[in-house]
Amino acid sequence: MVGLDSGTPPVLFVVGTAGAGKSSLVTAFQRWSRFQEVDAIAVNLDPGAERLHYDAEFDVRDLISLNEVMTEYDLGPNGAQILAADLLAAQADDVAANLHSMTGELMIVDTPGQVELFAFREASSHLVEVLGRDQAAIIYLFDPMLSRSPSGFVSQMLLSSIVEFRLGIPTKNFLSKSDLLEPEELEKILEWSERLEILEMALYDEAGGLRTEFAINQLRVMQQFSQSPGLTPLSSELEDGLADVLTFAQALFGGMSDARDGFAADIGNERN
Ligand SMILES: Nc1nc2c(ncn2[C@@H]2O[C@H](COP(=O)(O)OP(=O)(O)OP(=O)(O)O)[C@@H](O)[C@H]2O)c(=O)[nH]1
Ligand SMILES: [Mg+2]
Repeated sequence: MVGLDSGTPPVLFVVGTAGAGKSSLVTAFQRWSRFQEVDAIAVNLDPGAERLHYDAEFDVRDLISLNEVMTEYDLGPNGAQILAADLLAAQADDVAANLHSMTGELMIVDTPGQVELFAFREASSHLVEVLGRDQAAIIYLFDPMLSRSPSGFVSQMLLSSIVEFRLGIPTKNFLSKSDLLEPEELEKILEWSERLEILEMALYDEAGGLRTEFAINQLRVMQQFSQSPGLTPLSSELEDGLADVLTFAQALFGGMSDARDGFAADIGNERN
């Protein structure tokens, strides 16, 4: 694996809108990968996280506490999140040095609740740069409830591609908390992700005219450039789709071991 050669494991940033299930995925993936004997390191970059259920090898809250930033600078939670992200940017080299010193096969990183903090403030792009662009990728989580309407679904496609564009690293979309969706709903959403013409019809029914044309044209262009098209169902609750997260990482960064490559392939075959 690339990471083993260079000393730093490859990094998967888990990104998504508030409450999309990012921290739960990091928790589930850490538990699951231990069972698979994959050495996955969990990292928390969300200074606002209240309680975490995974063992973070690096926790940004040891450097920056959201509550302290709120008190010290007399800010509300949103202003404090922005300032915390900027304070983190100032320490990004230290954070990167800390992450560089870790050994393992894969690093999985929890990010702040508001996706724009990760996408638009300096800290993350700086961190990606320092960690190495060819060593990083994004797991983008779609919110299941928002994905039930064509416009909500398309909005998340656009948001995911904005994050991918902004950070310039490979991105794979996952449908989070898929256990909360009825089987027909799940099937419909997955079909939208695979067949643009079906999504187009649904969108015309819902939004109509110019809005639909705008969205479909964007999606068409995006499809041409996407390295990892489609949407993969995920449930941290049921440990469903975790093997697909690992397979995505293996495809980008190289296999972890022959045995585990075989395992991931088996899982993939069972699904097909
Ligand atoms: N049913 C179900 N619930 C889930 C799943 N993953 C997360 N949840 C629930 O969704 C809520 C939000 O999950 P979090 O993991 O905290 O989401 P987050 O994206 O880290 O949230 P913020 O950091 O606040 O933006 C919690 O109540 C979780 O228990 C899942 O796979 N299935
Ligand atoms: Mg969280």
